[in-house]
Amino acid sequence: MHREDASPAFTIDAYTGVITTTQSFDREKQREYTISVTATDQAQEPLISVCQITIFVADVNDNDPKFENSHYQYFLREDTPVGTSFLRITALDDDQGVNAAITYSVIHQQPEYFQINPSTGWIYVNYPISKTLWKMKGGI
Ligand SMILES: [Ca+2]
Ligand SMILES: [Ca+2]
Repeated sequence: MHREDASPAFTIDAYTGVITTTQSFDREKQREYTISVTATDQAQEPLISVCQITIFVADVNDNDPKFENSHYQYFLREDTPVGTSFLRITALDDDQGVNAAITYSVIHQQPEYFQINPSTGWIYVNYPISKTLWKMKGGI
């Protein structure tokens, strides 16, 4: 009963059959383990049976979402209509299920010139942009 690499992740008590872990687990490194267990009788000419056990590692939320880029730059025409989506940002999370589901939001701005679609990451114009305001704010 060995993993593919050298050190076994589990041991088994030869008499009780209790399987014990020998290490901590990280789902993002290895999601499942398959081990084979044999049962051998103690006859002079022993007979053997084999069973296979698959262990799935359940996820823990131990990864932050990460943006593909930490900085984006975009030149927007001052007459861009309200409602125009112009830039999509993406963050990825190595976890699984709800631990990896991402919601986007724009941090405080007054007025709210831009909004982001919470599920798609598309940023759109939410408030008319005048040349003056654009100069004042200098971007997102
Ligand atoms: Ca996560
Ligand atoms: Ca995880």
